Amino acid sequence: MQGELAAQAEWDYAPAPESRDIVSIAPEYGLFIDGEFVPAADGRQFATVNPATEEPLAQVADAGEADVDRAVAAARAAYERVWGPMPGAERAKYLYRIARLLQERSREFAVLESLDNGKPIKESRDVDIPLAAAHFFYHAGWADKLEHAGFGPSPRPLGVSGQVIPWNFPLLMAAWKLAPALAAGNTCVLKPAETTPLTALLLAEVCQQAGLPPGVLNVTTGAGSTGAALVSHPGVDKIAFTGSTEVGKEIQRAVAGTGKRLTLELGGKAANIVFDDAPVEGAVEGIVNGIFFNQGHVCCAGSRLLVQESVADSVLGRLRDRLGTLRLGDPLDKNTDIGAINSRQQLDKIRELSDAGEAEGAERWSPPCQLPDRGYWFPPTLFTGVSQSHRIAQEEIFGPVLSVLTFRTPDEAVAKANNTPYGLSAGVWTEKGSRILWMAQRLRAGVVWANTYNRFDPTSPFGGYRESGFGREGGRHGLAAYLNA
Ligand code: TAP
Repeated sequence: MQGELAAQAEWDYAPAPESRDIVSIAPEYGLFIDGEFVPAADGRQFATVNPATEEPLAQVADAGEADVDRAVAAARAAYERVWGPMPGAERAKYLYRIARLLQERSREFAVLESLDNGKPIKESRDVDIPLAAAHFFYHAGWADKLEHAGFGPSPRPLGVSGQVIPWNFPLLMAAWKLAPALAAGNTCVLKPAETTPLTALLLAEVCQQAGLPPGVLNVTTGAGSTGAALVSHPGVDKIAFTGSTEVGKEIQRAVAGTGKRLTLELGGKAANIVFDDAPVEGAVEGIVNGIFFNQGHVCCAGSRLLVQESVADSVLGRLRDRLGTLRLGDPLDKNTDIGAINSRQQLDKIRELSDAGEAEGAERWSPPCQLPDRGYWFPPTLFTGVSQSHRIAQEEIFGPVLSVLTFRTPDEAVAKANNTPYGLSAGVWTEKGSRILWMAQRLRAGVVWANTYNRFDPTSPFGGYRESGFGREGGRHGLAAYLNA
C-alpha cells in the first residue's frame, strides 16, 4: 500500500510557476495621448484586478469625453502631419521595430497578460504574444506594397481609426486592429476592455520605445462609456469593434448615416462536427482545444459539438477521460490548462446559462476538479442530451462549457450546424477530403477548419457574417478595411 502511494506521489505534478518578477506593475497608469502618459481630465480612475486572486493590480485612468476628444485630435494631427504623408517603407520600419520589441519583451507581456486576464501562461506565452508580434511583422511587410495589394494603383488610408476591443485576447486583439491600420497609414485611438487594460498600456510603452511619432497611437482606457464616446466622436473616420453582438448592434446604430466605415467582429456559437471516420484521438484534442482553450472565452469557440451518432459513445468516453487530465488553477503555472474566468460578471453569466441548461433538461458533467478558494473559476463542463432549442445550444456562453448534440447524416449535420443566428466559424473532422469540401460549401460560417481548430495566422482573413458581424481581419482582405481603394 505504501509503495502504491509512493508511486502515485511520484507522478504528481510539481508546481512550475512562472516568476512574476519580470513585470513591474505601477500603482497607477495614465492614458496614452500624443505620445505621453497623462491622467484623465477629471482625474477619475478604476481598478484592474487579477481574476485568479481578486488582488487589485493597479489603478487605471478612466477616459471621459474630453480625453477621447484630446486623443482623436492628437491622432488627426499625427495623421495629417506625419503618418499619412510618410512613405510606406518608413512606416514599415516602425512596425518592424514594434514587432521585434514585442518579441524581445515577450515574457514580460505574457506574464502581465496572464495576471490581468487570468489565462494560462502557456497560452499567453505560446499563442497571444507570438501571434501579436506576427501581426506586426506581417503588416510591416505590406506597408510599402499597398499599391500591389489589388486595391488599385494608389489606395489611400482612411484617416483616424477608433478601435474598441474585448478582454479575451487583450494584446492580440490590439495587434489585429493596430497593425493593419498603421501599415495602411491610418492613426489610431484604441479602447481596451475595462478588465484588461495593462498589456495595451505596455504596448503603448513599446511604441514610445520604438520612437513611433506622438499621436499615431493613442490608448484611452475606460469602460463602455469611453468606447461609446469614441464611436460617436465626429473626428473618427473608421470604427473597428470586436465584442458582443449586442454592443455591436448599438455601435452600428450609432454610426449609421455618419459616413464612418465600420467593421464588426462579434459573437459565435460554432459547431465542431465529428464524423464517424474521423481519427478519434485527434478529434478529441480538437474538441478540447476548440472549447477549453482560453477558458472558452473565444468568439469562434467550438461550443457545440455535433458528433455522429454511431461514434458518440466512444468519442464522449474518450473526451471525458481527457477532461479528467486537464489541470485548472494558477494561470502562472506552466502546467495549467484552464485558468481563471476573466471577471465576476462573466462567471455569473456562465453559471446562469449552465443552470438554465440543467433546468431545460440537459445532463451536466464535469471531471472531479478542485476550484481555488479565491478568484473566479468554473470547471470544464460537458452537457449531453442537449436539444437545439435549449439556451445552451443557442446562446454564446463564452466559458468552458460544451453542448453535445448528435446527428446521423451529413445533411442533418449541416442543418444543425447552421441552426444559429451566428456565422463565425465551424470545424469538420473526417478522413475524407471530398466530405470536407462538401461541408465547407454548405456551412454558413466565415471560417471552416478541417481536422484542426482555433488556428490563426496573420495572412489568413478572419471574420463572420449574420449576427457574427462583417468585415475581415488579417490577410489582404483585412487591409481593405483600412484603405480607400
Ligand atoms: P462588450 O460589452 O461587447 O465589450 C467589448 C468592448 O466594447 C469593451 O471594450 C467594452 O468596454 C466596449 N463597450 C461596451 N459598451 C460599449 C458601447 N456602448 N459602445 C462602445 N464600446 C462599448 O462585451 P463584454 O461585456 O465584455 O462581454 C459580454 C459578452 O460578450 C460576453 O459574455 C461574450 O458572450 C461576448 N463577448 C464576445 C467577444 C467576442 S470576441 N466575440 C468578446 C468579448 C465578449 P468594457 O469592457 O469596458 O465594458
